[in-house]
Formats: sequence, structure tokens, C-alpha cells
Amino acid sequence: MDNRIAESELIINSRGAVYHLDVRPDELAHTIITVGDPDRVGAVSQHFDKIEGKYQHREFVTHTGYIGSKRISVVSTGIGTDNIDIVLNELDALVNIDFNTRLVKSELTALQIIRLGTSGALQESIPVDSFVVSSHALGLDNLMPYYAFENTTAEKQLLEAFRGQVFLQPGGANPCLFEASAKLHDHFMDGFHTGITVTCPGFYAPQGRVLRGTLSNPNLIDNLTGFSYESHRITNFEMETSGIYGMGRVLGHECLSISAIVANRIRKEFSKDGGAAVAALIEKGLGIIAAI
Ligand code: R1P
Ligand code: URA
Repeated sequence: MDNRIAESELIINSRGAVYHLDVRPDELAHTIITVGDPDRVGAVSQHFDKIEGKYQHREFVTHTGYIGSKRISVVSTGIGTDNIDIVLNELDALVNIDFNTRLVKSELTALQIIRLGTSGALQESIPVDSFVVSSHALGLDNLMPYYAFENTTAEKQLLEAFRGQVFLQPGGANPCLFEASAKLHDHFMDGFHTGITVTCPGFYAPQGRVLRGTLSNPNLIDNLTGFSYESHRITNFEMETSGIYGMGRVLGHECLSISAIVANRIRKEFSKDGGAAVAALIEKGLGIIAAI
């Protein structure tokens, strides 16, 4: 049987780099920070002791460098889980597929992938400018139903409780749920609120915001805020985490998502200086990541 991955499936450019990211296998570290905003890549890498390389194609900017002896790549994903499908598959290909033979390697590498993003809080007690670490991702986007994956019993129970408590409009989302990497999560306890992060397929109606037009599910926010199962509650929502946790499950990588809270949807507040909140999260996050 020919297991060689065809040119149409894994696209390698003339530089020997993967199609969307324009990064070569030797240019990627095994500890990776993903950010939504391409401009945030430089805001992270300015803290590196040494920058080894900078790469860019479309909205995908990558800087690889070192903090002390720790090699780190920071990669921008743009917005949404459709982009996460691209980024996570290409990051995985860079370490787990031999670009010369186009065969999956016999020894697989598990990357550490940490999303560092912004988010909206769904609990009154989680103020703007505070930090959240996502113990679980609950996907209301439509990426993960395209992949086959296994859930743990605990994940199935939590998802079942969510389906029972939260009304989703007919024909809408097919929710999925994944736990964070416990190994990574353990490092991010001090100074973080922790809870379930809901990943939405948009910023406005899918997050209960309406400027003009009418919501099909006007109780969505109240339903998410009120959800509780054992000690679990929904802390926040954003637009990438379930894709990262889900693809991490499918491909065997350790994934975590940390967020600076820029909006509190219950108090109806937005951060006066979201940039400062993100800068503080970058400093705190890098301090932890460099020591892992
Ligand atoms: C929406 O404004 C964007 O901000 C959040 C959401 O997930 C979405 O990508 O994250 P980033 O600040 O990392 O982009
Ligand atoms: N990012 C989101 O996706 N939602 C918010 O409310 C804030 C940041």
C-alpha cells in the first residue's frame, strides 16, 4: 500500500515550507504560542532573548526564538476555528510528516500548544483585565464534527449536562467538548480564573451580540452563564479554543488556552486598555511557559 501523502493533500512550497504557514520543519519549535492577531506575534517575540527567524504568509506570522535555552515559536492564527483547522494541521505536519518521503513518521512528536488570546467573560465575578485558563473547551462552531475523535467518560457527562441545560436553536450548533491538557493546566493556576470556555462561530449573534438585526436565540448568554454541573461553570467565550483542544485530541498534542478578559458581558463592560491586559498576560504567560 502506498502511504505517501499526495502533493494535493500536503502542499510544500519551493522553499520546502508548508503551504499556509510558509514555515519549514527546522524553523518550528516544539513549544508553540498561538495568538489571533498577527501584530501580537511581535508583542510576544520582543520578550525573546534571541530571535532565530521570522516567517509570514497571509495572516499567518511566525517568529521562532529562545527565552534562555527554551525554544519557542509564536504563530498567529487569525480569527476562528476554520483557521485553526489549517494551523493545527500544518503545525502537526511540520513535526510528524517527513517532507522528503511524504510519509507519516514512525515516532510522533507531541507539541505543546498554548493559545494566548482575548475573550469575553460570562460571569459577573470575572472582571475585565483578569485572566482565564480554559479547563475545558465547548465548541459551538462546526469544525470538530468533520473529524473522528474519542471523548472521555467525564467529557461525555459534562457535554450531556450542557445539552440538557442550554437551548441551542434547531439546525444550529452540534456541540463538542474537550478537556485541556492536564499537564499544562497545572502550571496555570495562580492568578487565573478557571472554567469552561465556549468557542463560538462568530463575534456578534453567535455570542449574543446584536447591533442591528434580531437574534434567533436571545437567551443564549443567560443560558451559558447559568449552566452548572458539579463544580463546572462556563467562564468565558471566544472563537478558537475548541478547535485547538479538539485538533490536539485528534493529532496527539498538549493544548491549553489562556485569555485576557477584555469584555464582561454580564456587567456590559469593555476594558479601558485591552492592550495593557494582553501585554500583562504575555508577560505572565511567558514567565510560566519558559519554566515548563
Ligand atoms: C475576536 O475579537 C477575536 O478575539 C479573540 C477571539 O477568539 C477572536 O479571535 O481572540 P484573539 O484576541 O486571540 O484573536
Ligand atoms: N473575543 C471574543 O471572541 N469575544 C469577546 O467578547 C471578546 C473578545
